[in-house]
Amino acid sequence: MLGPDGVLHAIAAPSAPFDRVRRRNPLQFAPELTPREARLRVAPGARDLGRGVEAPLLLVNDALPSPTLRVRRGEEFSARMENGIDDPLILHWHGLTAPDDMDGHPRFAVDPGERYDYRFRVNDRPGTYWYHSHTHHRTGRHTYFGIGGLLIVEDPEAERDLPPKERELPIILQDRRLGDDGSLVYDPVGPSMMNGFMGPEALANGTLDTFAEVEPAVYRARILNGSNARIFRLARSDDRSMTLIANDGGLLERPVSLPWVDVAPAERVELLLDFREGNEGDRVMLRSLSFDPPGGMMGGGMMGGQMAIAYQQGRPLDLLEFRVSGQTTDPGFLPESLPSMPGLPDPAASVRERHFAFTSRMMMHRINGREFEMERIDEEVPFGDTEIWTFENDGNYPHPVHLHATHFRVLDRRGGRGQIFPWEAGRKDTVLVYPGEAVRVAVRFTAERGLFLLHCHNLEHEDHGMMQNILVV
Ligand SMILES: [Cu+2]
Repeated sequence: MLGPDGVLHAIAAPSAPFDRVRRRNPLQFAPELTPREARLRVAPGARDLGRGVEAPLLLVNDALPSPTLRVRRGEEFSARMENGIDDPLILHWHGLTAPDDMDGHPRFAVDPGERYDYRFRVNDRPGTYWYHSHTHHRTGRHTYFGIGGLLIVEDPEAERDLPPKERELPIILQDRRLGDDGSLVYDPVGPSMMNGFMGPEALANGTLDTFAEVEPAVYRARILNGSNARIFRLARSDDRSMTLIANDGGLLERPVSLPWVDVAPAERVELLLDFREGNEGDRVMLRSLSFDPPGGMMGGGMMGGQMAIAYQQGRPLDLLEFRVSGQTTDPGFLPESLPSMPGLPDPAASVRERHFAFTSRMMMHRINGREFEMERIDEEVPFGDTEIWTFENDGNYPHPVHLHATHFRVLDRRGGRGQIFPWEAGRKDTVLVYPGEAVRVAVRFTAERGLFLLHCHNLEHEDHGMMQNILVV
């Protein structure tokens, strides 16, 4: 946690050695696609997740992970989604501020065999975003079985001091349960309906037990926590710090060196990983450290023994091994500054406050006592007004709270951890609220008018109705 000097200090679970003998699979990278008259066909498929057998999945363009979409800031985004699965389907461009009929609200979900055309200009800051299904009651299942990929917004001028594309590592981290036959298990009932669905295995870009070869150089890891419910506490096994340069809203005001970084479902972080002092054959594990989630009983609390440990929130996991090999004459560097960030919402300009109570209790997930209804408008927010919103968790399960159509500025956190963290600086579209916490954010919609969503990004909570309609007028 933060020390009196404002610095993150060493960690409860330091460098336990990892299993160097275990057979590991090469990290797979998604195919890249420019969203210019692009075709995204979603259909059933199968892949080997690392156990040597084909697991049934839902794939975009038959790829795992789904294709990475790369677009330059200011360019037009155009894509056709074709629904080849047996459910209604709509895709949401998470973190982008698209017009309301382009944003993937579940009221636009199309039936099997139908399609949806997207066309809008990308005005968002350079950064790491993602796309996923937003079908009501089905988002958890669709995401778990493979629908979802990274969406990268580039701005070559602003990013000139950062590692080149050849030294980018786009990484989607997810936890999963696998059956004895090597296929995915998804059965979100009982405790998993309250906790959200967690598993004991970690996938990196869709594969178990992965490794990636790196040169002795600086890499830009673009990391998405694409889990349904699991929170990761990222750290290196060699205890070296990592340089945080971006989060949900793109590049931060300045780089920050950190020993660990928390990422909740739907949050993104960009980390510069420095392997310059690495020697041929060195191995470094990117892992999720053990932590005690604030708020008490979570995860396996209602299960017994080993099951409880395996499915618990805060359980340590090895995520991705880096193997240093080769040589380079151009190892790169850690930048001392990043491009400036104009226009953060100013809380002093707030004209209104709103309060959102997130409650998970007795097999129900609610915001302000209500379950989501497709046609009900829950809040009307004037375009351009600055407001202060409080997200309060008065139940027993953590909620990563996500807002569409804008980015907010995190102001403070009362209760629980009682502070905001370096990875919560700048602009955010998702913020983690643990039991007993109230997080205040400054919000201002300046991109689009229309009907958008506020919801928990624990996908089982969302699917059970922890979501509201926000009308920007
Ligand atoms: Cu939640």
